[in-house]
Amino acid sequence: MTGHYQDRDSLPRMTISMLGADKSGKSSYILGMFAALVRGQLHHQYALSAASQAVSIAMQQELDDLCAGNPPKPTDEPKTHEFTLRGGLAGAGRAGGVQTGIAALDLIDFRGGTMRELPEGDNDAARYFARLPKSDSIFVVLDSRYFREPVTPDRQHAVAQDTWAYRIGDLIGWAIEKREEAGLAPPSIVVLLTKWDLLEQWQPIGGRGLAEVYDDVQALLPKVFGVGLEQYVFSVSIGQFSDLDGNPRQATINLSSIEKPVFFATGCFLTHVTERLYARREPMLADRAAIAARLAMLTWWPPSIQSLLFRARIDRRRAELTAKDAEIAALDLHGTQIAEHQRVLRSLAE
Ligand SMILES: Nc1nc2c(ncn2[C@@H]2O[C@H](COP(=O)(O)OP(=O)(O)OP(=O)(O)O)[C@@H](O)[C@H]2O)c(=O)[nH]1
Ligand SMILES: [Mg+2]
Repeated sequence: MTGHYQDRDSLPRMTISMLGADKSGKSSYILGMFAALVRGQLHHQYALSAASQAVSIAMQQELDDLCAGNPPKPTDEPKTHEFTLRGGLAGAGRAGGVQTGIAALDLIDFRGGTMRELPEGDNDAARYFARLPKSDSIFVVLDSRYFREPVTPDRQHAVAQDTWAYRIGDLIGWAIEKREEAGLAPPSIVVLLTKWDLLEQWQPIGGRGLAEVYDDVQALLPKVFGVGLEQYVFSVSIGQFSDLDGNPRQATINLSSIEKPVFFATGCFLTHVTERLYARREPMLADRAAIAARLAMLTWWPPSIQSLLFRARIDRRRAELTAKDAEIAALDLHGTQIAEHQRVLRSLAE
């Protein structure tokens, strides 16, 4: 809808949940993502804004603290970060040359430990379990340090224990099942290999890249790669904010591939938004056909009778038809734009 201002509440709402062990880098990733996308980029036309200035200022402060050597405090209270993703499609053509809000993003950050606690009453675990099946995308957060060496069969159980991989797989299966019961598509699954700089610096055996680690992740979390699921594995780093043993240290922010996971997840989400938009098209076409049929019954009469008896009714039907056509055209344009964003976002994630 060209030129039409859409506030956050009118945008499609996308929920992302993070699943990862304690200290795996969940909160740091969110901070890095905020830094990358709030700044905006020249090579792509997408940017993020926080839903409130208070949040924006608090996150900026946390970023400054991180650079000064004070990493985010362990997450205690579950936090929902509310962002809006905006984007522009370059070029001419029906979908080009416009910038619009694309999605309202709710990013849910929990203390890692929550996912191993029993839900009771309104405790964190209960809230966590309530949110998880509402997630359009699940970000699985794995600390890259565990993959410096191959995950051989004799290491596999220990690595699964440290990364909580089996619990994560279990929760993903559960969330998919709950969504299916509610008639919802499965979530897209994004695997974040965080602190990738710590893997790259690890030279004793050297030579491990994303392709090797990908195989390890597949062996640890086969559920993520289940048939019919959309998934992607990303290596990310926000800067050398801890040493090889994991002790925090002062560093400069150095973002690597930070926004790609969000682009991928949004691309997957927009595929479903497009489907929902086109589902709305059918009833609109039926309405249009009904109006056209009523008009045809009136214009069947000879012109003299039409103008004598039905002038006002014919005018009314014609106005209804014009309005319905405009409604369908607006939906089609919106659908074309969303489909184009979907394509661009997915390609930016490659
Ligand atoms: N070298 C390096 N260290 C990182 C990176 N990202 C995070 N860290 C370090 O990892 C530690 C843990 O990060 P957090 O973001 O607090 O982890 P978390 O998963 O939110 O932890 P909980 O909230 O306790 O579950 C911090 O001390 C950071 O300094 C990175 O990209 N590189
Ligand atoms: Mg945290």
